[in-house]
Amino acid sequence: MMIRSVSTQPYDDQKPGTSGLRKKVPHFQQANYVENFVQSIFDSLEGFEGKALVVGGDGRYFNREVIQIVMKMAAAAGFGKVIVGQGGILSTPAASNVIRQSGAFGGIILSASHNPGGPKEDFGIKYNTGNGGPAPEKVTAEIYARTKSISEYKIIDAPDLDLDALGDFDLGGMTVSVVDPVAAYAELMESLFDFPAIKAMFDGGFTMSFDAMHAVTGPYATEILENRLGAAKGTVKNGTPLPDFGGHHPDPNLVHAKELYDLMMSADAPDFGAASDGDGDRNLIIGKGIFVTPSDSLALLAANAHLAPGYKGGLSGIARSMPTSGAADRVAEKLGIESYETPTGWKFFGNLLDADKATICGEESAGTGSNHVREKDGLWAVLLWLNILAARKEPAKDIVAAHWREYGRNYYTRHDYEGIDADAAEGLMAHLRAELSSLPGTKINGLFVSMADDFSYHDPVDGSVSENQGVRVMFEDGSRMVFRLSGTGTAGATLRVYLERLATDPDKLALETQSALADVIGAAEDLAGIKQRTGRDAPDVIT
Ligand code: VG1
Ligand code: CO
Repeated sequence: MMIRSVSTQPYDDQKPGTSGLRKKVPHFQQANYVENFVQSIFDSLEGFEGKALVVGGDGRYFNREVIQIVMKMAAAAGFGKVIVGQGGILSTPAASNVIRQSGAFGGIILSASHNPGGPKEDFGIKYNTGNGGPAPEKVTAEIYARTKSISEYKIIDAPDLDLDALGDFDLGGMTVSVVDPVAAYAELMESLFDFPAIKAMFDGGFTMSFDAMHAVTGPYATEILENRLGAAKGTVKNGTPLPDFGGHHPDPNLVHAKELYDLMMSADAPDFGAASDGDGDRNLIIGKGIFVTPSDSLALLAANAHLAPGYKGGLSGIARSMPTSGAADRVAEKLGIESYETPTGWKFFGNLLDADKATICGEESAGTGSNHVREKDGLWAVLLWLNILAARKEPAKDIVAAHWREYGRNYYTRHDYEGIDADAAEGLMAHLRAELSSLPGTKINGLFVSMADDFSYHDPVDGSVSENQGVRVMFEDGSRMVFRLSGTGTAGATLRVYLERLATDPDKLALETQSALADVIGAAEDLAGIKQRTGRDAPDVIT
């Protein structure tokens, strides 16, 4: 085998964000940009010689090229094996599963998730550790440090490998196993959920629409929903992964999955609607006539998880990211189990899952998952919903209404201001931070502030501390607003404003969300001066 050492210069912008390194494709196509980052990952790891590395991505533009580079660099670095999904495809949760089941040292997942794909759009590289989860901050910090001093990378000279044929191949003395990306994942789902009951429900005429958004979940959803569970052909829409996602944003929210939303609100809606994102780790749940917020979905799934065989023994705890609504907390309280509040990003759930402190985790951004893998899992959430619907034999809308009557309803919305000027965004956050200590006791837009801080997380397992994870302002009536900047965008800055109010009065459970939150929304504008600082009159995306 011919290992070539190539000298290189560091780039100063390879800091991983909420979920890996994300940039525009042309940015990644700069000389050695990919190689520098991959070598920096390898340089910050120890003890992988002879072991396996899992590699796969969501099929977006540039996926195949980068996989060839990663494989040749893994061979040069001394990995014994690379396990890669056929066609270079592995959804994020499926990659997590392959890492865990194969006992691999770790994995490299190529995705920019819900961001658009194509020659001018987004790409991303993320490292996952041997537990199958995104590298914790300690590891990403080491990778970043390495990117700033790198002077050389190693790669073997070899022709590109065919990623479309299944089987074991030799690449410069290292084995490359090209595996079916769907099979092991589908087996895992079958082991967790009551497939016969769900199948009986479909056989009995239950209808569903699943929008795979031309992204990675298509083959998984087709195999599981249509082939194994007997859902009607055509249940899965946009099921063929495309390198540019058909020109759309593969982001399952009310803006980008509007067609599904409109269908579900119409007179001929099927019984249940769902969608997933670019890399298959997010989910959107829409029952006939009702959109279920991801925060509510987390609470509902936790409250009903015991109806699925994989969770019949109950949950050890529930974890949610800080901006996610408190709906799940009250479920935990009722179940008599712990609840945890972590910073945004799935990497913070890994320790809680590994230590069995939490069984189910979720984020307001349409991510839910459990201890079956170490990533959020879109299709898993959809299947747990189907299992619950099959067991309770009630429409989703009634299940949600009953949940609100029992626990109260957390009205919740997120307002995103995308692509704003980075300095203006930093200025807005700095201004908020400077105000924090003087806020308690004051009144904003008619609401009394009870507490205000910049969230910091103390990991109960490894004792690490993560600071500056979002500004929170709590009001005396129990409502709340949170401000943070996105760590996944690739152009300018994105301001996320999260707004929430708990209603327990049975007469106030059916209000329209934006009006139920109008005064909290007004308070956010009053305090942060969003219009004046960003020049924007309204959010780009409301979820
Ligand atoms: C967003 C979401 C966060 C999620 C992350 C990765 O991060 O808010 O909850 O974990 O995306 O999801 P940010 O920093 O932009 O708010 V995905 O589906 O991109 O892997
Ligand atoms: Co995703």
